Formats: sequence, structure tokens, C-alpha cells
Amino acid sequence: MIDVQANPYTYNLDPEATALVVIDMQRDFIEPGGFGAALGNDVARLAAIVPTVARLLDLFRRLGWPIVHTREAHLPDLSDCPPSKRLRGDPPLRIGDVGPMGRLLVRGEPGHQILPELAPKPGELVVDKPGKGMFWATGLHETLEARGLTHLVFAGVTTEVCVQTSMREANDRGYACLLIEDATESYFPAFKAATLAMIQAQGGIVGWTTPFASLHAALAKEEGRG
Ligand code: C5J
Repeated sequence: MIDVQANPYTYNLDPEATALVVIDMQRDFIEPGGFGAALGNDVARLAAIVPTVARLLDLFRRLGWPIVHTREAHLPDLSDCPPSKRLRGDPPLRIGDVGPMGRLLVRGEPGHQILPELAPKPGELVVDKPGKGMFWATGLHETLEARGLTHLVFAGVTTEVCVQTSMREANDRGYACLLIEDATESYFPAFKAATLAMIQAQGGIVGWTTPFASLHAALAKEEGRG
């Protein structure tokens, strides 16, 4: 096991059983003209973490450890999008409507793609999910179990929605979860801060958090071996 300095206390990472999970670093959430912007959000806040997520991906690639990328989106006929999700609120464009990056939050459209600088490489798992959580209607738990993975390092957007939902679901399924603080972001700074505090509270009730530098320092020895 490798000790990673973390909050609320040291995270014991299993080098044989750890995957990186990058949640929804899609154009639809991070670029102007996508789903996030249609909801009235300042997407520039999310773009700020791209360099740190890229460093995290590089680290896992150098180590040869598994990487999972998720994308939130729906089938073109929207049969996997509950009306309660599509009809919520009063945005100028809804899921499935045509925006500057194609139909919002629909699979195969330009906005569905992961940012080019974080694009998945061959051999990395790409999971399309219709919900906020990464296990709903994806079969991901079975895939991770089949590979013997027990430890998940999380990054991506948004902290309090898809990242937190996925991390809570993973925690309930028995994974030891570590969220990289500067590789996740929210449209709302207070929500990010609250999410980190919630995860750490009560002895790490949902898992652990740490800055990228702590993980990098802890894995430096492993990298030397790689
Ligand atoms: C949202 C996400 N915020 N990826 N999706 O609707 O967090």
C-alpha cells in the first residue's frame, strides 16, 4: 500500500487495484454554448482545472494504471432521458435542443465530446451515462469488479453534482475513494467547498480528498519503477 497525505487522514492506495475516474470533462459543460452555459453558468470556472486534470492523466498513463472517462449524455431519441430531467427549470435551450455545439447533452454531438486536451487514449474506458452517477444504467461496477479494482481516484466536473454522486455511489459499493481537490470544479465555489467538507466530515464518511501535489509526491517512487 502507498500512503497518500489526505483529508481527513492518510489514504492507503493499493497500487495493484487503483483506477483514475475522470468525470464528464465534456465540451457541453466546459465550453461556451453547451448545456452548462444554457443553464446560465459561468463555464470559465471549470476550464481552470484542465491543466491539473491533464497532469493527473499523464501520471496514471506513465504508471500504466487504468483510466475511466465518463460522459453524461442521452440517446438521440431521448428514450433514456426522463421528462422530469428534460423539463426542469426554464432554460433557453433544453436537453436535445440544437445549440452551437449540436444537440445539448446528446450522444455523438460535438458537445458530447471530451475536451481534446483530455481525450481518452486507446485502452482507456469511456463510459456513457444517462444520469449524474456513473453506475446508473452503465454496468461500470461489474467492469471494475472484473478487473479487481477497489480504489478510485476522482477528478472532473461538477464537484457537487456528477462527481459527488458518483463518489457516493462508489463508496456504497465498497470502493475506497480519493477526490483530487484541484482537479475538480463547480460553477459555484461555495458548493465545491461544501462538498469537500462533506466528504471529509465524520471521519471521511464518503472518502478522502487531497491536492494533486500530495498524490504526485506519494506516487513519485512508483513512477521511478515504471
Ligand atoms: C451536471 C455534471 N452538473 N456532470 N452534470 O449537470 O455534473
